[in-house]
Parts: sequence; structure tokens; C-alpha cells
Amino acid sequence: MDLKLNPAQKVAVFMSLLTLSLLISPAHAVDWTEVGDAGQLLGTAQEPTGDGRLRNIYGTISTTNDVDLYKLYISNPTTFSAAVNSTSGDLDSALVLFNEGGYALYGNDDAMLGTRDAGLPAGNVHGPQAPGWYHLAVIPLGTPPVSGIGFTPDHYMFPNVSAPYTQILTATGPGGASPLTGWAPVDNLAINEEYRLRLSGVEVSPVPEPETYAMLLAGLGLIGTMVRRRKDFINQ
Ligand SMILES: [Ca+2]
Ligand SMILES: [Ca+2]
Ligand SMILES: [Ca+2]
Repeated sequence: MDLKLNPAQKVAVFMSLLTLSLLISPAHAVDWTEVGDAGQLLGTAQEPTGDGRLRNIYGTISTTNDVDLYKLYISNPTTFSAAVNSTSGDLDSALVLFNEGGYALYGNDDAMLGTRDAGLPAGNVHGPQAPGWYHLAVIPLGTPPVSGIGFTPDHYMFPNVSAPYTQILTATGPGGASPLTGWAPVDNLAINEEYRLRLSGVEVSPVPEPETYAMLLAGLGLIGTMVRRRKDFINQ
């Protein structure tokens, strides 16, 4: 095919191929390692960056009061799940998912009997219901999230529960109807426990912007016009 393109058409073809390659490029899997110490409040949460599906976060719980809060974009709420493994062996973890505004959705202490690793399952009725920004906390056991001024149990977002600790918890505690403001402190001990947080349904590159699609469609439209003109020329 010998299409003679004017400069505008060349730009259109180039932009179309570029945006097409962006859209169909294979999804990357991203493993994020905690940078320094992730904060524990909405304003200091750590936001992993990169391009593609966020597969793992590797981090450290350095003290008994070190909560690591991550700001995540959940692109697929139905497949979202999170699971902690204590890679250094001794961390008794808990997990809580908050929405963008800091209201708690669900939490867990032990994913299954016989383990102290926490997990949030996919497809739970209390899990995320829409794509968007959320906050996920990796918590050393005994450091409950609170809402309001003060750290007393009347500010706890989650109820006190008894064994087994495998249940999925919801924010039905006295402070559960309000957003996260802090974590009730415990005796501060250095523990330096490393963890791996496995994730699904989370992206670190936002989906293509609407302008990307608009650019692609505009470029394809121009190519279509050019091909039609060429055919008209041949058919004359
Ligand atoms: Ca940390
Ligand atoms: Ca932290
Ligand atoms: Ca646990």
C-alpha cells in the first residue's frame, strides 16, 4: 500500500499507534517496598507508584506502635483481596481497609485458624463496592484504630471480640461511625518484623484518561477517512 500522507495525517497515524500501544501494552506487575516508614494517618499514608497491577508490598513493622497505612487505587472491587505474611516469622498482624475519607470498611486479625497472619477476602459484602481510592493498614496486634479525641475504648472503631479471631470485623465499635483519627498506643517495643502484603484488584497506574481514548478515536477516524479517499481514487 502506498499511502501518501500529509504531515497532519502522519501525526494522526503516529498518535494512533502510540496510544494503541499504550492501551494494549501488557500489564506489569509491581512489587513495592515500603520507603522509610509508611505513615499511619490519611495525610501520611504511603502511595505506591509504578505502572500496572500492584502485586506485593514489602514492609517492616518496626515497633509495637508502627502501623503502616497505604493509599491504594482499587480498580477491581470484586477481586480485591489482601493477605499478610510475616516473612521474618513473628509478626501477629491485623488488616483494616478504610475508604478514601477514612471510614473503616472491614478488618481481620487472623486469616485462618492456626496462623497469626491477617487477610481480607475477595467478594465480601463489607469489602469495597466501587473502584476508587482506599487506605489499607498493616497493624501490629493490639493497636486498634480510633476515631475522635483520645485513645480510650469509647473511641475504638471496632468492637472487642473473642476467639477465634478469624472473623471479618466491621466498624461497629463506639468510634466506628466516624473516620480514622489515630491508633491507641501500646507499650512501645522495637520488634522489626518484616512482612509481605499480597494484593489483588489494585492498580498503581490509573486507567487511561478519557483524553487518551479521544486521541485514539480521532486518529483512527482520520486514518479511516484517508483509506476511504484512497479507495475512491483507485475506483475512479
Ligand atoms: Ca513501617
Ligand atoms: Ca508506619
Ligand atoms: Ca493476627
